[in-house]
Formats: sequence, structure tokens, C-alpha cells
Amino acid sequence: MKRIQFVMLGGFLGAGKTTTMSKLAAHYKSKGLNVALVTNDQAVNLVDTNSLRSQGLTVEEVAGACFCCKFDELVDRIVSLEEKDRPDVIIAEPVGSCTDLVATVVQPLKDLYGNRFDVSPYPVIFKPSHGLKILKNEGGSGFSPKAAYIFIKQLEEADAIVINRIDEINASQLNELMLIVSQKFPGVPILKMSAKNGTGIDELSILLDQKGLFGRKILDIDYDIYAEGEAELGWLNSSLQVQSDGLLDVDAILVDVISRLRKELIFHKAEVAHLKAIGLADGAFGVANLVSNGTMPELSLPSNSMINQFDLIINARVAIDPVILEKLVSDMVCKTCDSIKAKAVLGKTQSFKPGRPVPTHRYSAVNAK
Ligand SMILES: Nc1nc2c(ncn2[C@@H]2O[C@H](COP(=O)(O)OP(=O)(O)OP(=O)(O)O)[C@@H](O)[C@H]2O)c(=O)[nH]1
Ligand SMILES: [Mg+2]
Repeated sequence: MKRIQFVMLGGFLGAGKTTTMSKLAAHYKSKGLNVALVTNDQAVNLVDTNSLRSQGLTVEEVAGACFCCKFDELVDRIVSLEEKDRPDVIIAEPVGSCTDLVATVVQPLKDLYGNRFDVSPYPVIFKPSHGLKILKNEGGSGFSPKAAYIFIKQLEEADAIVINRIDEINASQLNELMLIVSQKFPGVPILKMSAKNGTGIDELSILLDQKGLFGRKILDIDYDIYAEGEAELGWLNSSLQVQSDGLLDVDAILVDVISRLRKELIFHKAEVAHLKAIGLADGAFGVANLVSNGTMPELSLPSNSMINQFDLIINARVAIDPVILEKLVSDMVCKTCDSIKAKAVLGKTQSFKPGRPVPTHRYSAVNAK
């Protein structure tokens, strides 16, 4: 039986992993290949899963902890996709605050399931808005040194570093970024991409098809610092329904909620790693995001929908106490709804600090080629 190509896309929160998955899936489909995706989060109610499914893609999810801590569940999801959908390629997105994935996912997959899955080289997507400040070590990234440690460890285990959002920067800024990345991570191939407009997706797919000694960079990592860095993030997944007698402008509501939260979080000096909201209504969906305090909210996928009621899911990863985060999210949703005389019917909310990662497997040396 032909082995399934398994692709995992690493990168920090808000780096562009989900956007890249969607573009890569379209790329593989255009070549006649069958593609399926696996998403991952610390909690349930994922914006990413809903967004990708709404785009017509086949998606399984591992919710409740990262792939490394739920390795067997990841394998179960892959096997279930294998049985149901017979994909040629599976693309998986780990949690954006997760690292040490080569030792805990890539090596175990190659070693234990190498006869069934052909594991691609492991690319890590670079997020310029936080990455430049972290690599320059000039402060002002909004994250503590422990959270910055995770960002750097993610890049250290990459077979290739993919600089994303090149549509937003000019040639000299890009050269500066390439120089810094190549100085910090000498010898590591650097790719340039705009996941948003598709630039660089072909080159990424060429990298992913390469065979050789990839997925072998076992990190020297301090799990205490890693766990403390992750625990500095407030994590929130919340679902609710917005209702009104009149017509609701779904896209305007998504952007309004994110904009109000941005203002409050700036006031609280709490850096946003990624704030995302999806509105889901009768076949239509829209997504709004914020990837740092220094950037503006973006309606990344418009729904162009006017409707009486819709489901709203908010996922927030912010350097703040999760109790404060939960209150701010609930207050801002209420303010948005009050401003348009709509009603928010609260569903399920999970808010917490991520717990210490306890991987199912951790290979301390390369076992599998
Ligand atoms: N301008 C621009 N925006 C991008 C690009 N890639 C992603 N984005 C935007 O960045 C935001 C975050 O992108 P995602 O793909 O959701 O990021 P992610 O890495 O999956 O985030 P998490 O799942 O939270 O870790 C969205 O608003 C995207 O539209 C890009 O190449 N250019
Ligand atoms: Mg994502």
C-alpha cells in the first residue's frame, strides 16, 4: 500500500499555519491529490477546524492538549482519515505555543509508523511581527523571555524556516529579516512566503517532497522554562450565539469584537499572540483575527452575510491572566451586542493557562532516518 505523506507545519501562534494549510491543500488538490487535515488545540471549539471545514476541507482535530501529549490520538485521527478518505497527503497543524515536536512527534512517527507514513521535512513558519523583536533581543515583543524561549526553540528544530507575510514588507525589510534569521540559524534553508496570496506555496511543496536526513533536530530544551513560558499565556475558547430581530452584519460584528478586545488588551499591557473569531451561519462563515497589539484587526475571510442569528466562536491566546481574559471577552461581546441591540446567548467557555507538556514519547536521540 502506498504510504501517506504526512506534513506538519510548525510556527508560533498567529504565524500563518492555518492559512498555509488551506493554500497547500488547494495546491495538492490541483495536482489531483486527495488531502486531509488535522488541527490541534488545548481546548475544544476551534476556530481553525470550523474555518477549514467551512472551506470544504476534510478535517479531524485533536483537542485538549498538544500533539506531543496526545500522540496516540493524533495517530488515531490519521488512521481514521486513512480508512475513511484515503488521502494521499495529511497536513497537521500543532498548537502554536508547542515546541520539541521533532523529538515527540516526528521521530516517533517515523520510528513507529514509518512503514505507513512518509513524514515530510519539518518547516516552521516565521511570524515577523513578534519574531524580529525576539531575534534582535531588543525587547518590546510583549512577551517574557520564557515565552520568547519557545519561539526560538521552535525555529531551532526546523528543517526550513519559512518567512511569512512577505506581502506586507518591502525588499529591504525582507533582506534584514533574511540576514537575521540566517545569522541566528546558520545553514537552515530559508523560504519566503505569503500564505495570504499564495506566493511561495510551490516552493514550500517542493521542500516538503524532499527525501533525506530531515526531522532529526532533537532539541536541547529545558522543560521547566518551556512550561513556564506556555503558562504565561491566557488561553480562551468560547462559543455563543448572537441573535437579533433585525439583520446582523456578521463581518462588522466579528471585527468590532476583536477591535474592542484589542483596545482593552493594550490598556492592560497584555500582548496578543493570536485572537480569532469565526461567525457561522447557514452555509456562510467569516473570520476576523488579530496577531499582535501592534497590528490591526483583520477580516481574513469575509462572510458577506446579513442574518438574524449566527454562532460565534472566539479563540484567544494572550499574555494575561485567563480570568481577566474571560471577563474581557464576555464584556466586549456584550458591548458589541448592546451597540446593535442584539442578544448574546452564551454557550461553553474554557479559559486556563496551558499545563506542563508531558509528551507520550520523547526521543532523546535520532532513532529513525
Ligand atoms: N498579510 C498577511 N496575512 C497573513 C498571511 N498569512 C496569514 N495571515 C493572517 O494572519 C492571521 C493568522 O493566520 P493563521 O493562519 O490563522 O495563523 P496560525 O499560525 O494558524 O495561528 P494559530 O492557529 O493561532 O497558531 C490571519 O489573519 C491571516 O489572514 C500572509 O502571508 N500575509
Ligand atoms: Mg491556526
